[in-house]
Amino acid sequence: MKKIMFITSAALFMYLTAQICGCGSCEAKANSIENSTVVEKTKTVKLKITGMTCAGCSSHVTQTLQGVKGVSKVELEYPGDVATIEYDAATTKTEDLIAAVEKINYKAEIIEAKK
Ligand SMILES: [Cu+2]
Repeated sequence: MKKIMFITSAALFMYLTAQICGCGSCEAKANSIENSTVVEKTKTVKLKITGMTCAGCSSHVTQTLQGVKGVSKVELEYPGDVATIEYDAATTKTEDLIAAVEKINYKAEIIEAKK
C-alpha cells in the first residue's frame, strides 16, 4: 500500500518538475515507472552521474532510476552528482542502471559497489 502511494507521488513530482525544468534535455522523456518491484537480494551501488545541469535534471535522473525494475531506493546528491541506489540484484544489474541513465542522455559510472 505504501509503495503504491509512493509511486503516485513520484509520478506527480516528475510531472511538476517537468514543468519547471528549462534545460530542454528533460523534456519528452516520459518514462514508465515499474510498479512490480520485488526486493530480495538488495545491493547498494554508488554511481557518478554526469551531464546534470539543473535540479530538474537531478529529479529526472532520480525518477528514471526509481523506474528501473528492481530498484528500491535512490538518493541523488545534486550538486555532487552521486547517486546511491539500492536494488535487487536478482532482478537488476548495475549495467541496467547505467543504461537507464544513458538512455536519457546523462552518463553514469560506478564509484562503489557493495553487497
Ligand atoms: Cu534539467
